[in-house]
Amino acid sequence: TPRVLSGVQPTGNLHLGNYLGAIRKFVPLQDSHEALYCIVDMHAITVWQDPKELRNQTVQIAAAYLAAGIDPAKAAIFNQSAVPEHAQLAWILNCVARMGWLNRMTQFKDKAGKDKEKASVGLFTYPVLMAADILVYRATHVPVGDDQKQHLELARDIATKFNNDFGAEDFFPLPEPMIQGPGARIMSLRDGTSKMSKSDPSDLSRIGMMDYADTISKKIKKAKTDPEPLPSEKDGLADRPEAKNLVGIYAALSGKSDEDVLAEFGGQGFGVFKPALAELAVEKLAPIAGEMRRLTADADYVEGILRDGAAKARAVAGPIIEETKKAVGFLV
Ligand code: AQP
Repeated sequence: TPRVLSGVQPTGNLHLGNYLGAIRKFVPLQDSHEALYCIVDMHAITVWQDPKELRNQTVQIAAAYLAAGIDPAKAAIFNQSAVPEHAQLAWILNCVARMGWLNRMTQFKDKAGKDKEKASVGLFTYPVLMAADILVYRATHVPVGDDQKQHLELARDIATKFNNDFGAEDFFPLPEPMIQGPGARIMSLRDGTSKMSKSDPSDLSRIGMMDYADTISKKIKKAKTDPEPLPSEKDGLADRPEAKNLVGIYAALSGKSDEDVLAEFGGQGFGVFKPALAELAVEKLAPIAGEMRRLTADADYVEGILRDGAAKARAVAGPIIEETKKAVGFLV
């Protein structure tokens, strides 16, 4: 059976990019695939997290999954650290992956900042843990945003090397990235050339999944644009990253293509387009935010779902980690 695995870090400021690029895509896959969706708390601590905040944020991401329509009766929803098989496989894969491969990861270079000596070792080896997240379930498909493409390629390289090193061709299937489609790369509202991100210091750069309607409207109104009206053809967006991003967001939220959106709004200025986008965003996001608020207020309920999800995930991962240990030559 095809099996999907994906995760989101509980690091705060969950935004529209995380929703359109990842969480929203998880929902239909729970019907066509065996689905495992985790909250990757072990990834989160590769940079400092306040322990109390980490707990709250973990509940918040679980609430976002549920509010978006992930059904715990269909998909396993759990926090990564509750399934120790992730860490066990990560160690083995740390011994398979090569330093040179990790040295080429652009996300480490971005996140480590100027003084790489001060970055945690975990931040460097983060992509190996991500490979373990996927391979510990022999997941075949991984829905993620465009920024995770390089890490997915690395996971495939690690799986290939493991299979070669231990002489078992199909031991780990090579996971297929699912990146295509609208919303794979949502850009900052303040700069159409950098991606919408949790860690951007400007809150105006992102639409938060818990933002109230008036905040969403304000952020869209203040979004950076150019003075030209929207073009009627997609070619006309080529050198207009901010306009392209807003059209893309409208398309992703409405389920239309960029072409359809331009057919409707081509020739109109942002004075017309922005209020229409704000109305659409509020219509689509307010119910999710409301449900997230209701669920985060009932942390016991959410934590119960995470515990059940972890038990389901362990039932899948347990036998695979046993086989892996045997393949490596560990006494089990
Ligand atoms: N701007 C984006 N557009 C589309 N998809 C995105 N994702 C993130 N940003 C965008 C996707 O969301 C999923 C969860 O991301 P994550 O929490 O694991 O970590 P991240 O990629 O580090 O998220 P951020 O928001 O970009 O945080 P910072 O500021 O720390 O860099 C992933 O599938 C990701 O692709």
